[in-house]
Amino acid sequence: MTRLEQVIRHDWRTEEIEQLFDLAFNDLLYRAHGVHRQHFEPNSVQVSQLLNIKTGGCPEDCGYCSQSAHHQTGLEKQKLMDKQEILAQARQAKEQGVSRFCMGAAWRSPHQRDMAVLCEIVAEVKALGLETCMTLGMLDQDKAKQLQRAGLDYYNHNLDTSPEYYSKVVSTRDYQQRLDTLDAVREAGLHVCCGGIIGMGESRDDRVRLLQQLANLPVHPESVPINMLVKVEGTPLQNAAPLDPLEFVRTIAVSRILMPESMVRLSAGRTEMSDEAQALCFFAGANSIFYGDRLLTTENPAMDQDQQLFSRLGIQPR
Ligand code: SAM
Ligand code: DTB
Ligand code: SF4
Repeated sequence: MTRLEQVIRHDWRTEEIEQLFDLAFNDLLYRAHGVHRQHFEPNSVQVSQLLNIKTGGCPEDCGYCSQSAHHQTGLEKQKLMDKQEILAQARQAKEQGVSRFCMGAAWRSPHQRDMAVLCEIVAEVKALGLETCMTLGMLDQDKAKQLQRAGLDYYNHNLDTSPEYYSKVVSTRDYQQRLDTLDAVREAGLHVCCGGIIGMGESRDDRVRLLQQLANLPVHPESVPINMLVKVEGTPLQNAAPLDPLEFVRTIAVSRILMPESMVRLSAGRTEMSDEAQALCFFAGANSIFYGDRLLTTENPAMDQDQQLFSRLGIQPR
């Protein structure tokens, strides 16, 4: 057996993942950091920028989301953004040293009538010298292939939580539909970006089961975003119980151990996180973030604040 076959596993058992979560904090972080160093340059963090290209009015009822038409969040709806406006934002991101541009749309799935312009957007953003990522909701293989041919590098589609907890958070689609889209994206030859949200009132068991689902996919997602819930007023999760930041760090560490070659992204929720908690996440194996003062609809730390943090930690953004 080669070294790689030994470390890249797709058969993680629930008990094994529970045991990782149960380790003493120092033991867990030591182990995760060791795995991280074997596979990555430890002082380098990839930075992506997000742009919401279609805002609000989404027919899905995801309990965490500001953009669902089922919740009164006061968000103003906007139709698909003009291509030139998207390109202007992408150019600005490129100038600021961002390597990947991620475009999100509040859709259940894109309509065929929008595919032509979406493909143009992908091609033109890519031509600026940026990696491209989109998150548009469910895709079938045909649509995934259209985007891949246009030059899309990554597709984001999160499992969000465990199969058991999923129906507590979303009722308008099921877990299997998420898995089907992930299959279609993988089959089309796109890189997969897939992770979840922590702090939605789920149990440790649910976090274990989410990471198990991700790690036991036939191929690990190249990018694994771990989001801390951003509590949006007007959503069913606005009053979710606060989560211990150290439990979030543990979730990052276990993700790193289970998926040694994936980029683990410290995603939403950094505005409410201390610098020290973020530093622990980087030690535990997070090696990518979103740059820029806005995620899709909610706040993110300002870029100069992140640059200061990186400089204090000796981290190079790339
Ligand atoms: N509509 C598409 C979909 O659901 O796949 C794409 C956009 S959706 C906003 C992308 C992801 O953002 C969600 O899957 C979820 O993981 C994350 N997200 C949305 N609202 C969030 C919040 N309030 N806190 C943390 N993560 C959130
Ligand atoms: C992901 O997992 N997190 C990003 C990206 N993928 C698309 C989105 C976070 C959104 C946070 C809530 C908002 O800004 O609306
Ligand atoms: Fe719609 Fe995506 Fe928000 Fe769910 S997470 S309501 S699918 S925009």
